[in-house]
Amino acid sequence: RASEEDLDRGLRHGELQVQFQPIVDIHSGQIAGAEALMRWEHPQRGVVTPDEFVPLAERTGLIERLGRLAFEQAAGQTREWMNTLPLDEDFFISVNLSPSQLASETLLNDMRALVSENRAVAGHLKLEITESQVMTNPEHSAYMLAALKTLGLRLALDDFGTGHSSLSYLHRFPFDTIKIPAPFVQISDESGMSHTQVPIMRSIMALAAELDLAVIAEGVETLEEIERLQALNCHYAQGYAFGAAMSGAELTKKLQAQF
Ligand code: G
Ligand code: G
Ligand code: MN
Ligand code: NA
Repeated sequence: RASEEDLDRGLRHGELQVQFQPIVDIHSGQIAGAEALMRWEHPQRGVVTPDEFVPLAERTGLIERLGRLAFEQAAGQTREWMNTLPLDEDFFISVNLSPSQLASETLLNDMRALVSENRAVAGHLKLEITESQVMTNPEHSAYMLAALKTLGLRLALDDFGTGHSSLSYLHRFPFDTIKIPAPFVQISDESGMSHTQVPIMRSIMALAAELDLAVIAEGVETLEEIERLQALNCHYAQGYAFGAAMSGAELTKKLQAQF
């Protein structure tokens, strides 16, 4: 397994890079944004995924450096895309926050500095925070989220419906987007919940409309799923149907092909 020394070296030697998974406007089929997903190209072990190194980073206190790196890389790529392509004002790149980042006051100082270094693209950057992270300490989350919003960042609630008491709290948090996890989205015979998915999705869409939230469906893999999401008037979709995480250069080519 990777160690703290390993991760520290990886961070110093540029082994960690974000990739970008496209997020598509489900009605136009155009790429509307992307999620930045960190990958660690380990010299001996090959690609290490965030499921392994994010918990390691949290345990060892390296998470703040990792978080700044992810944001800096995403902001740099966003600046390049905004400067070279005729993207619209709504184009966004999202960056994930881990549980300990939201809990720590350091996040606000880091984000204040990062936003002032990336003023021109701050409005195109969106922080993704899971519902269970937010609900761990709703009062503190409300304070942190309001401060992040004031910096001009956009906010997405990730894994909607998997935490607790989301409905009673949702209006208290300044999210502009909710992300629906794959189990509510994917059509599979084994899941045994296919007949409950449509009513659940319909309620989520109604709630999102009331609260003026954009909805991103995750884990979209098939044409059948795309068609069902279109019928539900879902705004955005992300998943292997449109592409897995790819390098910035690869996503540049896909974006260029749209114009
Ligand atoms: O595609 P993937 O295996 O990358 O994503 C696995 C998980 O890792 C996802 O839940 C994603 O939110 C998380 N993740 C990906 N990149 C980052 C990152 O830069 N920071 C944090 N905190 N989590 C990330
Ligand atoms: O941030 P989040 O926890 O939502 O991370 C998304 C995870 O789901 C990542 O590990 C990503 O690689 C993965 N993923 C993205 N698209 C698909 C998909 O279409 N199908 C499946 N099974 N996984 C996906
Ligand atoms: Mn995410
Ligand atoms: Na998710």
